[in-house]
Amino acid sequence: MLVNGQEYGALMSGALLAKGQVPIVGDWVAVRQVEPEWVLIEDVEPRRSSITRRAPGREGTEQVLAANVDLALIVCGLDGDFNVRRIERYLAMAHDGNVEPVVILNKADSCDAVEEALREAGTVARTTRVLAVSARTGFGFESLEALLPAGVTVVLLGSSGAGKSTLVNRLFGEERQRTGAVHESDSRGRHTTTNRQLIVLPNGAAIIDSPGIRELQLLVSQDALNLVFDEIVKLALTCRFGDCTHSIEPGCAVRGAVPVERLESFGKLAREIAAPTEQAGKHRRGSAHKAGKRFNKKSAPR
Ligand SMILES: Nc1nc2c(ncn2[C@@H]2O[C@H](COP(=O)(O)OP(=O)(O)OP(=O)(O)O)[C@@H](O)[C@H]2O)c(=O)[nH]1
Ligand SMILES: [Mg+2]
Ligand SMILES: [Zn+2]
Repeated sequence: MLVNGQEYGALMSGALLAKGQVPIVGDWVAVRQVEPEWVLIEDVEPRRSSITRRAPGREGTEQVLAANVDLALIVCGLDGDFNVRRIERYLAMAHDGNVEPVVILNKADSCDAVEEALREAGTVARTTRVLAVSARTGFGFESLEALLPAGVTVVLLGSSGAGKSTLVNRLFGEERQRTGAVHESDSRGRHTTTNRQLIVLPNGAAIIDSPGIRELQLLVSQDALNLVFDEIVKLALTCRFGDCTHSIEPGCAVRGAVPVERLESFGKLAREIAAPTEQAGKHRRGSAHKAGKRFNKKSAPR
């Protein structure tokens, strides 16, 4: 880890381990030098913001991806990766963690419908800024760099192959991070970046490159979702019935005023955060089923 500009190996104190307070990228920690090149982490400062998701495969466990970030760049490739439903998920994650989001539509050089994509992303981003850029050509980087003054900490979020590391390299001005080609058929990346790392840009801004997220399971509050879907929340106040489900009720102010996919998405995410074990339950049933099949095979009469 970096201490006053110098690289040190770091160990955690027993007391910290006992408390289960594991520092993650972006954390501020108190350290004590114990060897010429080693420090002992003795304390983790309270986090003022964080990016958190439900850990994949484990029931309800929270996984903090980055701490103390000011800005989350939600990176989406303008290829097969472009998906407004996924952008909604990332927006909820940022709002929930008290982090300001910005949507970055990357690979503008390889897309001939950039304006259309900007408009479509704008319908879900609402008041959140959306920028079209190209990490390959540098298109749009003036606007992007304006968001990253000295002293800010930003985290890059998005699918594998969206171009997060390529963005870091262009901002850094040289090949700092390894990048990897995407599959031609579906634009999916190859999970080239495997760890979360804080990189200090030449101007003093700190940027956290992160591995592409395979499947983003939300661990957010209803309040965070309400911020993402604020226009639906506002319209719903004027539905005739207070408990309107916006499906069949007369006098509904939402249905017809909001694209049906957007309304469905709000409902789906609300159910997902209210019944988080549903997903894990599916997992369990799935594996029990598989085990059953194996068992059946073995014991099946010939
Ligand atoms: N045409 C085009 N290709 C790009 C652009 N940005 C990135 N790419 C390409 O997209 C591929 C994936 O880029 P990466 O930067 O490795 O993607 P990543 O988001 O870091 O992916 P992971 O580390 O796997 O999460 C590489 O082949 C890049 O050259 C861009 O602006 N335009
Ligand atoms: Mg990467
Ligand atoms: Zn309604």
